[in-house]
Amino acid sequence: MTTLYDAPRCPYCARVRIALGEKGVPVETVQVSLDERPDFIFELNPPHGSVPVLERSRLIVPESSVIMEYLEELHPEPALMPAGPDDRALVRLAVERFPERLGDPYYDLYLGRPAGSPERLAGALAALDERLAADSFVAGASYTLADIAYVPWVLRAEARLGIDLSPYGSLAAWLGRLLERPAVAAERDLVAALEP
Ligand SMILES: N[C@@H](CCC(=O)N[C@@H](CS)C(=O)NCC(=O)O)C(=O)O
Repeated sequence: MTTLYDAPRCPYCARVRIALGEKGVPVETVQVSLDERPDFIFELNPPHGSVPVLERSRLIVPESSVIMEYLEELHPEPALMPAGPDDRALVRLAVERFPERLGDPYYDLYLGRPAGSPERLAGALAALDERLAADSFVAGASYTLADIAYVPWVLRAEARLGIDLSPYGSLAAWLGRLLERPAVAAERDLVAALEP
């Protein structure tokens, strides 16, 4: 059995939820409170105590990008990585660069850090829009783990930060394409139901 230590509001957990949904993998979910993190999550994932954590047999796998690739190797179909090494490298690069491209501008604004500003997040969304004007998906011509790595924050920017995506035409069109996928639509519905 596969167990996901999960928190609904966590976008890193959302990456794993979406990947599991795409693969149709049955999973048992253990909800972890982010406000009062239980001792067991620090025991499972020392020293951070962060989620997501995936447990399968006796293996404990933290870190959303590692979990996504692990799931891809366990369940290669439907493929969420391209076939060739060059294209695979581009997916990994897009995931690796996620913090600077979207994560940091998002969190700095969301958490009210000094570096955060609506303008900085707008710049990050504009750069993503430009990328998506050149290619249909974040790392090229096909839907991959890179799209799954970014979309939880785009959903939350819209729903939780009230960002209007209509000025970013290619980004909005990409989101529309992704929302046709049940696993991504389920995450949009989960975000809509979160406490403010
Ligand atoms: N690098 C981790 C980040 C996970 C993360 O930051 N999770 C948050 C919830 S969204 C968390 O558990 N934060 C608690 C902490 O690390 O203090 C990943 O990709 O899984």
